[in-house]
Amino acid sequence: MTGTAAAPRVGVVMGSRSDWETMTHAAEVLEELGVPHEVRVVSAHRTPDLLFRYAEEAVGRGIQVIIAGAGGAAHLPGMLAAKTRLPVLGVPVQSKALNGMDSLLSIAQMPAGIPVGTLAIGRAGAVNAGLLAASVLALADPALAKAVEAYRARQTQTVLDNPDPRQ
Ligand code: RP5
Repeated sequence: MTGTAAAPRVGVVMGSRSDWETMTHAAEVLEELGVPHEVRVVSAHRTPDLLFRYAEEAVGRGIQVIIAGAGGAAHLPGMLAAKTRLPVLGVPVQSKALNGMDSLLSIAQMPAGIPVGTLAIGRAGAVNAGLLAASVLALADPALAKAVEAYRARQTQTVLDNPDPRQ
């Protein structure tokens, strides 16, 4: 677990250590908003048994949302979703060979009945996955709702305070 000593409410998982450069942005958002979370490498192809165990145990461990990032043949988010009722947010990692189009299509094209909430390729997707996870938890957590609203207000103010792109 990272960030805080509290039991993790969000699981940030990824198919490889090489995905961390992207997925760190999801963890950073959760950190900033004070959402207890854990970070794990769980590979659909290299550690399939660990994937099943992670998905099967997540509810019992108090995880409420899973953010899963993977690249290429990105089966991790979909397979996690197949094995848990928790909401799964998928982040397509930008692959070298196909720039993440492979990741995006692998994650987005789920069959009806097993949803994965698919985000944008790369950093934007990871940031937004963190924000979406926080927004879901904020539905039943007034303090977190305030933190999400404050984040949005800061973001708006930053844009308004810097209107001239040459400065
Ligand atoms: C996927 O294969 C991972 O999610 C990663 O994006 C990609 C490449 O993994 P490495 O070969 O860098 O470990 O499973």
